[in-house]
Amino acid sequence: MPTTDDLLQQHDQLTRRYFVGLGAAAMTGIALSRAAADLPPELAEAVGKLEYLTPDARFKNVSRGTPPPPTLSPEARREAGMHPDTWRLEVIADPETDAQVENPLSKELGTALTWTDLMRLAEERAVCYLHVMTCLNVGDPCGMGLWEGVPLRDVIWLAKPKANIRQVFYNGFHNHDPAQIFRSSLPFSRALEDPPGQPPVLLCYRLNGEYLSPNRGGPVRVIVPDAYGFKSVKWVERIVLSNAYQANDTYAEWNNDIDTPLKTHARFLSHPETARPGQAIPVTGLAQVGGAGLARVQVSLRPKESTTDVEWIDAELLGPPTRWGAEIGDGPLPGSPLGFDASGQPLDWPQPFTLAHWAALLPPQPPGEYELSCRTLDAAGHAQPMPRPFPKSGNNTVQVVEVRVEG
Ligand SMILES: Nc1nc2c(c(=O)[nH]1)N[C@H]1C(S)=C(S)[C@@H](COP(=O)(O)O)O[C@H]1N2
Ligand SMILES: [Mo]
Repeated sequence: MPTTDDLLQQHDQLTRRYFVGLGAAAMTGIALSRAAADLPPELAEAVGKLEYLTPDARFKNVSRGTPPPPTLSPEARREAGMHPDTWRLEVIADPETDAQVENPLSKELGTALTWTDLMRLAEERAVCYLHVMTCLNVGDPCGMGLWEGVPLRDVIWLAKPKANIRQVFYNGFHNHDPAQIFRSSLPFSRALEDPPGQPPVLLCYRLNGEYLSPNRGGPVRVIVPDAYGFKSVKWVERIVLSNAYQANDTYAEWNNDIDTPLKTHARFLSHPETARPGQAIPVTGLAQVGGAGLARVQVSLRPKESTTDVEWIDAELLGPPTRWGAEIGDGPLPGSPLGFDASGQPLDWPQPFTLAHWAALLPPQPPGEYELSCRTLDAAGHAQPMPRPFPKSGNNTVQVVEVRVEG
């Protein structure tokens, strides 16, 4: 999980550009903004390190298992196949159904896919794109990444699937203990073909230009671009092609809606906890862009326990960052990502299944206790948390924080 400081660092630069853009009328706000030119020195220093992408080590880490596989010693991880030299991926028919696979990639037969095989495929077939990793049950994203891999279907086709297949089941390494296995699944059709405008499901080996760390699922994890994190299984070691017609996700057993695409929703990144009368109130945040798209972000500031209707004010949606950050730093995104032109410019912004940043300057308030909220409006005009307000299909409750104006 990025700390608040990390997120502030990541967003100060964007914010500063916005507040400077607001011009003279907003000068009070600029003087107040933590991103303004008169920053305290420690913050000014942080402004030099701003990042849009989240470094691998600063992702919120969701790794189950006793012990969690990334905490194993390097030798134990090597033995477990969590190393390029020892990683093997099986693609086999589900023995419990009549699924037919002509060329199973199996450890038993010595035909499992190796890292070398995957890298050879990658020379021709590598794909990368931006994607936000978010846990279905958590409001704040785990992190924002540029993920590179080989389309899952390219490896499935190597196994020569023949007939009677409706589901793709897959799981990661979990201490050879069936009770610990974290499983997910996809309809076979989704693995073979991408819905309009969506990139392929990946067998992913790079994040932000670097090989995946053990915590991020290295050497190889699945990335499902439109889904919450539970579909993106780490340390993937087995793919089972099944004629079952139902999913078998571990997350389904925990009362989650496993068919839900990422929702559109907003979160605060920075806001003052206290302000003075006469001072404008600068706030910044992120918006997760789900399948429903993003039209607007709005904020509201109202006295606590107020009974009047909430008044929403449009925030400013910020454009693409000039510096991507994380392991990429100042350069253009590597690997010719989908959604970018040959010169490295995004074809549109914000991009689906990523983050956008926003900022707003709220007018000065008289002394008192206030509630500050933010929300998104999706491309169809639905205000968060509609049209899907139920948390077990993704946490998108409207975030409310407190601000005190001191007399
Ligand atoms: N093998 C395995 N893969 C896993 C998990 C896990 O516990 N084991 N957690 C999943 C869940 S619920 C989430 S939200 C994401 C988080 O990815 P991250 O740790 O890279 O942030 O990983 C997913 N992949
Ligand atoms: Mo999750």
